[in-house]
Amino acid sequence: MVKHTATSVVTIERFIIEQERLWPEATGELSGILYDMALAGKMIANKVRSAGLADILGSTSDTNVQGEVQQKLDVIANEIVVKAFDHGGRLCAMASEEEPDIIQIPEGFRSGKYVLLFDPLDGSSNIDVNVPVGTIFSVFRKITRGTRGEMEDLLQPGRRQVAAGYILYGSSTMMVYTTGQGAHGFTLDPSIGEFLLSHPNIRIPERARYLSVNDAYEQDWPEPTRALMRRYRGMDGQKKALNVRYVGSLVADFHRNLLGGGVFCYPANEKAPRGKLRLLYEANPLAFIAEQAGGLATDGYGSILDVEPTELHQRTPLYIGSKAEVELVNEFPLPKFVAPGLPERRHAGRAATSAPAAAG
Ligand code: AFP
Repeated sequence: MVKHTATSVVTIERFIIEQERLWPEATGELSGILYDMALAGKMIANKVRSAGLADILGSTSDTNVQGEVQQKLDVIANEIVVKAFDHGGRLCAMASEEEPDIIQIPEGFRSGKYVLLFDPLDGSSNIDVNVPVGTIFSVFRKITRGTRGEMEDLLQPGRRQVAAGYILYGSSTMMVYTTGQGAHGFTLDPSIGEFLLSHPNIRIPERARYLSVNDAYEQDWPEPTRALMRRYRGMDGQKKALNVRYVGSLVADFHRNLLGGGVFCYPANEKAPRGKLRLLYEANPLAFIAEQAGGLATDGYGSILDVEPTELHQRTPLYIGSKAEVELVNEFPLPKFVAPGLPERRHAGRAATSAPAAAG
């Protein structure tokens, strides 16, 4: 990695170019995807910042005073990302949390060698109350032979990601990404419209401070999940209690724990037997960043990055953050899914039947 001093001003563009030079065989296409994502992030940030003013809140079926159909911000964000990528020639397909099916590159445009999966505006139910939201993205190499992207290109285990990241629209706008060479954070300077390197080589603190979990679901958790949460809260006398912080916007919760140390948990529960979060759009990209920052992510059975996806909108339980806190999950025999009768999840790195060591 190229070293930067605390005083050097490094734009995201310069940083991406410097990283690309470390790979003589690089064609620049992945770099192009990262620039395009930074551009899409700036455009979405602009919309998010003016959300309260621009009369763009409300349901997609609402009509504004001009008689035009209003669009929700997550729909707008989805369009921004699709338009930033579908004509660029770098991708052969996309998948979005907002759309049910594979998004093909329009006929007549060059098809590239990567696929992009994204959640255009995660935490969007928080927008109406001015709480931070984020965009999450994940990039894989195309593995099929034809020109167009296929489902198989999108359904790859997270371990094969070539890049992943997020853009957090908070008190400032930040983009954090990895290409497997560490996780790096850039803060948008609105006065010049550039993302500047502000957090090179992020390392998640080993000593965790925070637990992020929605314990309104406690009554629906199985007993081992409750026991794990008691451990995190220091209630079983085995460990110092973590402080609880929960925004309800995954990117915001993850980002705080990445910088401050902590664990975010979204366990399976009786009402959400596979958990709520999406493997491909939320868990995989954040897991890649967590590992690159020295942390971990598991679904309770093995690394998130080893899960072999079977469908685009697959949900997964998620425990992610500081390594030691995530490793604690192994001490509790969490049921794979809360409801019986669901198909087995397959892990590339671990037999689906292997159970974690019982304890707790
Ligand atoms: P929304 O996009 O519907 O706001 O969901 C956000 C989210 O997917 C993720 O960002 C949060 O961590 C999680 O849901 C919060 O879910 P709960 O409200 O069930 O805690």
